[in-house]
Amino acid sequence: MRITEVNVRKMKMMMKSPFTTSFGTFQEKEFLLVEVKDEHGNSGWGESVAFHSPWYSEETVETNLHIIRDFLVPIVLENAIEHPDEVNELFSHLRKNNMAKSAVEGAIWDVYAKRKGIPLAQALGGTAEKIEVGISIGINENMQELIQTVGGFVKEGYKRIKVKIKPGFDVNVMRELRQQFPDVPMMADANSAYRLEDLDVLKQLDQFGLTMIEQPLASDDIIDHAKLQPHLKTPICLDESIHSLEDARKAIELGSTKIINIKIGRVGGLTEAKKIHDYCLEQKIPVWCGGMLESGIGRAHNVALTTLPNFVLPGDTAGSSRYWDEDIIVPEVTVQDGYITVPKEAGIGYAVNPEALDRFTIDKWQFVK
Ligand code: OSB
Ligand code: MG
Repeated sequence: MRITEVNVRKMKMMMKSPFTTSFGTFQEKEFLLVEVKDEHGNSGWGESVAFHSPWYSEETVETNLHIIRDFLVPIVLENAIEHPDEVNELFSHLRKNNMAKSAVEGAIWDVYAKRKGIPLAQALGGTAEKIEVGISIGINENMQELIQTVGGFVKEGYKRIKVKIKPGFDVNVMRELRQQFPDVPMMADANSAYRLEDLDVLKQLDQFGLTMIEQPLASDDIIDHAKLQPHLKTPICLDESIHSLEDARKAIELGSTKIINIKIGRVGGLTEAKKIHDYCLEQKIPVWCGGMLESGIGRAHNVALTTLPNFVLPGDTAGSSRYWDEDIIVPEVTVQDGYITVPKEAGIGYAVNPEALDRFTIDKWQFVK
């Protein structure tokens, strides 16, 4: 396969409602899309999950644009690619910048599956026909509103509720939610807001029977998480700390994590995500697919990855309508009784809506061989 053309778009979409984490609030989503075309005119799509500002990771929309344009595009235009697993290798002499790499690699996975005439899920080795989904709910200091929001999503059928927490918005909130929803699988995501000194607060969360606590300590830590876990009944799940198979191996060996949140962008693409999945399966560490408030394109990639067998816990890939008044794909991703049905069409299995795509595009670049 030859990639003969790469199109990059900078997008801006308004989210239906603001999303708040321990870092801050945002409602406007800026991100990059990558389209690759092969020598037969097939096109494949990928999404960069880097945000406008570096609060979740050091990557941003602008750093991704730089890395994609100046380093990754020349590599994919210059090299014949037989299988998308080769892309990870072709990019391996460039350090980090995982979200940029993943956006390009994802587009190549899509075009590869389309050439083969098979769904992306099948190209990855996935077999599930529908996937279980949960939902991630941002911080809302108005408890009555938060209870209403959670209640609405429970009614819609989401299989587990994740709530963002931060110091001062934790034990009381989880107590209240547990009282209101005694039987709903629930978890908390701290986005690195605590330190080991907060052990007393974190221990108090044990009483609520959470399925896990996600990334309680520093975003680059695996040592203190290993010290913390023996003091908690609640399993720790790492998100921000895991960027590769090697990170996963070290964290598991140390006992820093009992569950891993796999985000395709954070680990540098589908090939690395698959490797982490396979290793965790061997190690009996359950995984689930995290979300980055993606548009339909990134969401479709998440759906495909989640069909692999060790994705045994509901992920954060909710339906398009949870985020957007109008998504850029047709059909949109929909959730029924807490499940997304995996598309059977070739590639990512959702078509890009060209009219919506153009309406949300604020800049674009074309690269040809
Ligand atoms: O920590 O999982 C996270 C959103 C943006 C950045 C980081 C995270 C999240 C979410 C929401 O929790 C996931 C989603 O709904 O896409
Ligand atoms: Mg998280």
